[in-house]
Amino acid sequence: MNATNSAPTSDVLSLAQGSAAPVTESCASCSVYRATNLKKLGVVMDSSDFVIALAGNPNTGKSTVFNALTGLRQHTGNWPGKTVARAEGGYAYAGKRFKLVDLPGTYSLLSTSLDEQIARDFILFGQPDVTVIVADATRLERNLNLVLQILEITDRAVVCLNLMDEAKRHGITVDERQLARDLGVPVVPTAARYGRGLPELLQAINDVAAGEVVCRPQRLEADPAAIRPALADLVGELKAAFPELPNPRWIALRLLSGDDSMVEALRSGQLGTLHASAIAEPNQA
Ligand SMILES: Nc1nc2c(ncn2[C@@H]2O[C@H](COP(=O)(O)OP(=O)(O)OP(=O)(O)O)[C@@H](O)[C@H]2O)c(=O)[nH]1
Ligand SMILES: [Mg+2]
Repeated sequence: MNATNSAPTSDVLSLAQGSAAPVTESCASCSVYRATNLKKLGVVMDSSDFVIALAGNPNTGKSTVFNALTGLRQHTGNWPGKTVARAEGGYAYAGKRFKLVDLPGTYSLLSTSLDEQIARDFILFGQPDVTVIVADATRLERNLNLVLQILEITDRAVVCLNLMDEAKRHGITVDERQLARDLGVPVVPTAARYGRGLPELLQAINDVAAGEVVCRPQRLEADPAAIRPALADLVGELKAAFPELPNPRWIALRLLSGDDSMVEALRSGQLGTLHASAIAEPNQA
């Protein structure tokens, strides 16, 4: 956190007001708002009960998990308005229909790369019922960076601790129960290539989606005193300018950190108008 590198609050407000779409009655938690955002992010809810995002570092087995869960019930295309490939599929479990969206592999959600923006926007605005974070058990420390970033945005997540066969081969053991306690979300060890752990993963996704397991994710400790007043001001201004914005605190923290992509999203109106027309309809192959 670099409080000295912050965008002046008044600038942010003027950016927000300059680009703000008409304020509607919607709010971030409304299902209509969420369904509208999901549509603009390329997901049509149709008859699905739950939307599940698959996130993770590159090459951790996301697509292997995706293929194993959805089988042939999937289609590919591009992210709306982007040339980045996306895959979406469905499966049924415990009498419910789940829509699964494979996000681009990323090491972080904080840089300006298109992949990271797509993953960040989907989790932030699409508000998936569960975000499954596929982590490589052989490189857990590096993978936990993204896990912790995602847990700052959403409190509905499951960690899929994949490549457990490789970890075992290298003599690496992971205390997944302790990890689950430390992270505050379920952790399911898997070897997706061999189908191992996938029944448990399906159960954990279902439990979180249905609210049978309530996550208490590990978050940053109290905000540093030096930025507390600026953060409170900015959150208030964001809420006033964009009442429908999910997680304004997280967005305010990004702005205070000097996140150019977030400033640009505000300036271009992308943040404020995700509920309107900034994102084109899905472009499916
Ligand atoms: N040994 C082992 N290999 C796996 C496992 N899961 C996936 N793989 C392999 O890891 C490689 C990468 O898997 P993908 O599913 O393409 O990974 P990804 O996360 O979708 O990769 P990107 O989309 O490029 O980020 C493939 O060769 C998979 O067969 C596993 O549990 N064990
Ligand atoms: Mg993939």
